[in-house]
Amino acid sequence: MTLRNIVILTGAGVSAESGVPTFRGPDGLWEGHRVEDVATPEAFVRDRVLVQRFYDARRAALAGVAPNAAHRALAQLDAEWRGELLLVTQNVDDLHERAGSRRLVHMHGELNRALCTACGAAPEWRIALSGNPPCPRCDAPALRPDIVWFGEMPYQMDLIDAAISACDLFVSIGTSGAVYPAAGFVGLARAAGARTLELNLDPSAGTPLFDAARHGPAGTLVPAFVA
Ligand code: BJW
Ligand code: ZN
Repeated sequence: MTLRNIVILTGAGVSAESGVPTFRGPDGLWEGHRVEDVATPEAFVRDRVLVQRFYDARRAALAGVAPNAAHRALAQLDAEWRGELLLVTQNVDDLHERAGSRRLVHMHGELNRALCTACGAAPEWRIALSGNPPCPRCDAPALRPDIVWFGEMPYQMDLIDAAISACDLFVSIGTSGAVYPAAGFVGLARAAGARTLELNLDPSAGTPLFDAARHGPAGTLVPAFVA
C-alpha cells in the first residue's frame, strides 16, 4: 500500500524532554491539585484566581523551554511530505509551531491565547490573566485561558474526523490515551482501514488497539520513525 495521508496525534510526552511536565504520573500534580480538578469550568467558577494562576505559571514557563528532537523531526516531516498530513496536538504549548510545523491543530487550545467569555474573541495572550485584564476587543474583564476543559468540546473536531477518515497511517505519540475524544482516534483510524502506530515511553491504555507500538523516549523514537 502506498502511503499518502498521515494523521499524527501528540500528547504531553512529546514535550516532556523539553522540560514541560506531563499531566499524569509523579509530576502531574500542581500544588496538590489533580488536572481533573483544576481544568474544568466548575473549578473556574469556584476559584477563578487559583485556575488563572495555574495557567499563568505554565504560560510563563513556556518562555524558558525549547522544542526537542521529536518536535523538529515532525516539522521536517511536515516540510517534506507531499501527501496530506495533519498534526493534531492535545498540547497547549507552542513547541510544534516553534519547531516549524505548519499543518497543525491544537484540539485542547493554546496557553498563548485568551478567550473572552463576553464576546468570544480569542486574542494572542502572553502575560498573566490573574489580574483580570480587559478584553482587547470588548473591554470586558472576562478573559479566561483559551483551553479546552473537561466537559467542553475540543476544537476542530470536524476537520480532525475528516482527516482520520481519509488517512492511511495514524501515529500516536506521547499520550496516555486517558482522555476522550483523542483516545478514540485510533479506533476511528482502524475503522477507516488505516495502519496504526504508537510511539510512547511506556505501554499505554490503548497499546493493544495499535497494529504496532514502539516504546522509548519521543526524542529518540520520532526522529527514527521520520528517517
Ligand atoms: C513520553 C515521555 C517521553 C512521558 N517520550 N512519551 C467517561 C468516559 C469517557 C469519557 C468521559 C468520561 N467522563 C468524562 C469524559 C469526557 C472527558 C474525558 O475524557 N475524561 C476522562 C478523564 C475519562 N473528556 C472531555 O471532557 C473532553 N471533551 C469532550 O469529551 O467533549 C464532548 C462533549 C462536550 C460537551 C457536550 C457534549 C460532548 C475535553 C477534554 C479536555 C482535556 N483537557 C486537558 C487539560 C487541558 C488544559 C491544560 O493543559 O491544563 O488536556 S486534560 C489533559 O489530558 C490535557 C491533555 O491534553 C490531556 C491528555 O493528556 P496526555 O497528553 O495524554 O498526557 P498524560 O500525562 O496523560 O500522558 C503522557 C504520556 O506521555 C504517558 O503515556 C507517558 O508514558 C508518556 N511520556 N515522557 C514519550 N519522553
Ligand atoms: Zn471580549
